[in-house]
Amino acid sequence: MTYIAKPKFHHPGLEKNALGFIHRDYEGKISTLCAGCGHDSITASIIEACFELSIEPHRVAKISGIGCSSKTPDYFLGNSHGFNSVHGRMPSVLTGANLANRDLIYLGVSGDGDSASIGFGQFAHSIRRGVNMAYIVENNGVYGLTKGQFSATADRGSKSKKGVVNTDNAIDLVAIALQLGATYVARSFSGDKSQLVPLIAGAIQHRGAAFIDVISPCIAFNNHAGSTKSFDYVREHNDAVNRLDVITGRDPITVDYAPGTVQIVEQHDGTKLALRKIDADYDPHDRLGAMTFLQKHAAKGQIVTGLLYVDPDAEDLHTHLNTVEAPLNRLDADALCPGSAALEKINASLR
Ligand SMILES: Cc1ncc(C[n+]2csc(CCOP(=O)(O)OP(=O)(O)O)c2C)c(N)n1
Ligand code: SF4
Repeated sequence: MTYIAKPKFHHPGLEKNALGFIHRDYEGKISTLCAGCGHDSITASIIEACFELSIEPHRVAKISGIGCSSKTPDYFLGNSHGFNSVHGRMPSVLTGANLANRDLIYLGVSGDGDSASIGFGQFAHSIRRGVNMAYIVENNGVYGLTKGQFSATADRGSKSKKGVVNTDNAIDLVAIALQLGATYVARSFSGDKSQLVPLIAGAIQHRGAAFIDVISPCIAFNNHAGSTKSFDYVREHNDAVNRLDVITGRDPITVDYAPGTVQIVEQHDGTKLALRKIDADYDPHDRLGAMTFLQKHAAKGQIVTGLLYVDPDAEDLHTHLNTVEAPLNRLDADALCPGSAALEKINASLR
């Protein structure tokens, strides 16, 4: 473990984004996770996605639960708002913050223990309510922080480091998210930055409940033969449905895509998501198709990665609840207290 602070100075020629920020402006503290942990690669992809989107760090709220995965918000976006909540309770804290201030970008960071075990109910309700967020699960199939017990995403028949075989059925968070109405659903692998960065960027720009399950091997407790979340297993069983690039409204020309093989998905805010399809038949707008596709491949032991489903016209919780446009924390006393005449009218309508 290291607590060394990062040096403040940097080479003046480092690449800058549209806001004039360098990658360092999106980094956090030095990671204290095990060297080689998949979670650190996800951190790097989040930093890259925020850099590429030229996000203002103060507009982001990163919220997590408890676990090695939930520690990672300390390692990225050091100039953003952050709240490290209680084990499994990230979705509720995020929902509350989002309702109070709809102007921020909400990044929910969680583990498979945090979201599929103790926080399963919280995960489910935040998705079904359509909270506007990018919800990332760093999925290693174990409770890394508490030394490698099986989590609820561990596949039946997979082996722990000590050789114990898991006899419980696994929860597939992607399948559940699809069933619960998430409007942006993807799966990726921590070691596949070229796929993960645009998926994260797309989730951030999506309006509605965006969910990404990222297989992230725990090199300390779940990277051995017999594990189905190890680097070797995932590499051998990965089946990518599409390759992605995100085109921001500011810079549409620099995207590297081959004509004829790209499908443009227009997002709510006008930004565009371009899918470079490997499988010409795959349609990311078909929820039922995505569910079937997932199950078919799961039955063959294959991990499908890529953007599985997106609804570009999605609505979020604020639309469902018909909340005011202004963040609640900016409403003044007059707006919050309409006066006794209005109260009298409401009371009369209820008599
Ligand atoms: C209410 C509560 N129960 C149990 C714990 C103990 N605990 C801490 S982290 C954790 C599991 C973490 O697993 P996961 O969310 O998959 O994250 P990882 O460490 O694998 O990234 C558990 C059970 C806790 N902190 N709080
Ligand atoms: S115990 Fe596993 S999940 Fe936790 S930091 Fe180490 S490798 Fe990562």
